[in-house]
Amino acid sequence: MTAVAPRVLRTAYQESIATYWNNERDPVNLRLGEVDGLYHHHYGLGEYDKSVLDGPEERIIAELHRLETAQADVLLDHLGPVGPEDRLLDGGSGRGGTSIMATKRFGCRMDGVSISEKQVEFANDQAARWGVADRVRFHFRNMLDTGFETGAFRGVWTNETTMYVDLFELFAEFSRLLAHGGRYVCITGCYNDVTGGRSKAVSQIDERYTCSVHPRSEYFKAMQANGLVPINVIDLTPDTIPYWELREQSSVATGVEKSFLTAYREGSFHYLLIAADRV
Ligand code: GPP
Ligand code: MG
Repeated sequence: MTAVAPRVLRTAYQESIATYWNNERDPVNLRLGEVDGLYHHHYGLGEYDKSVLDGPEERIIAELHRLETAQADVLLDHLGPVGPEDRLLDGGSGRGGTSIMATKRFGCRMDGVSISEKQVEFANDQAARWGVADRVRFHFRNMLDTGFETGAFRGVWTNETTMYVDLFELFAEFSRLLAHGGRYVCITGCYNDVTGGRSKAVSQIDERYTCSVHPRSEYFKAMQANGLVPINVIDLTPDTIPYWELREQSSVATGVEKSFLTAYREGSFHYLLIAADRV
């Protein structure tokens, strides 16, 4: 049983984000999802097969999708051992791709939360299509205040969603939800404290998604303040650049590709994985 969910959208900002994601129907996400029925809202990892550039457009779409699925696999690899009795939480679960992969891989119980009612509905439909609706549920809830029981989760992750929230508030909630020894995995884009403040390219990314990319240091301060101790920190930047190079050459490019490539290449921005244990 879960407690009665608190009000989901608490600020005008959150309402504007929910509206954005309720209306989002971008081919860069839908056409890739149609490849195999796993719909992602994150970017890709790994080298791409150069021969796709000589083939029909469908090959590029399938290759971008393969790299996004590979990214989700890397995230799941860092959760540590997860069994069928364990429960996991996806904070900002989008159209459900990573959660469905986790359920299929671990056989675990899975909850996803999103402030977009349309995404929640879409993700629950996908869970039914995949035949895993008995184990994975998507909820219209706010990851800052989920209403789930304290200590109920073996693992929690966020896959490119932390740039919408205050990290201290978020990690306080995750710390509450995780059992002792539970694992939090974060994949995110963050700006580089070493090069200084928010670069122009990072500001363009913020503008594109109405988000606010955090500095790298903020993640560690907010974890430290909330009993989350990093065990793995991986700079995925070199592994995500090929994805953006391929995406830039595709018919589903949205225009944000140049900002990501500039930010990564100039070193003002990193693509980071952080895995941390709840102590
Ligand atoms: C979601 O992916 C992207 C974000 C929430 C933007 C912030 C991420 C950073 C790493 C800064 P998406 O798949 O919906 O984006 P797109 O439509 O561009 O593919
Ligand atoms: Mg996408």
